Amino acid sequence: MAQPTFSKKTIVATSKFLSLILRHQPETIGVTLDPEGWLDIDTLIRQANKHGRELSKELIQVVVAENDKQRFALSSDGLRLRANQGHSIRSIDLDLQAVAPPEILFHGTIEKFLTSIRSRGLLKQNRNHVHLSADRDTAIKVGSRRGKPVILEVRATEMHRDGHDFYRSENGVWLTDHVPPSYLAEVESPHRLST
Ligand code: HQG
Repeated sequence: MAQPTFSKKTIVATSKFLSLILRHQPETIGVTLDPEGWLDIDTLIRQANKHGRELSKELIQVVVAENDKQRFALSSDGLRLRANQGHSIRSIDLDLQAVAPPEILFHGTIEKFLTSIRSRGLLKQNRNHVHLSADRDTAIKVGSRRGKPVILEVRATEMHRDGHDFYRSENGVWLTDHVPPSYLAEVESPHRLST
């Protein structure tokens, strides 16, 4: 039997829906995640369908495989799904191992947050970690979601030497708890990238 094909629109909408359920509000469809953020796929499909959202194993597989940032991971037995990072549910612990970061990591933000960032450092806000990237271009894209991006450099090795833990999610996002202002440097604002 031929594999069903899905439109780009369906894939993007499903990715956003899965982000909502697997990172922020599983209660929307009456499910709960396990402590490491996993959800049984049959339960996910049943509950999504019950709440008027079309979802199937085939569609989930396509979304997982084609996601631009590899936001989702299937468990090794293929029965469960979770988001690789970005959670706001405080009780979720992805059980990542702390690892040594590269010398410098990047964070993309916008001008209007700078006064607060200069005095308080980078805060995780609603999410469970501060999100950083190993490359500048990713930080530019992240900042561009909100306006003209401003790029901050984080002296990560120095932070790590001073006892701060760093984690790297399955999809390559660097995570930490808080970046105090003393480890931050503002890089000249790059031109806005089209996304
Ligand atoms: C800012 C997306 C004022 C921070 C992206 C950011 C990323 C402060 C916002 C991922 C602050 C939080 C995460 C302070 C930090 N005062 N503002 N002291 N400290 N901020 O969305 O890093 O597409 O939670 O600069 O691509 O923007 O969802 O974090 O602007 O990887 O997979 O507070 O989300 O990935 O915003 O983005 P967010 P983020 P996905």
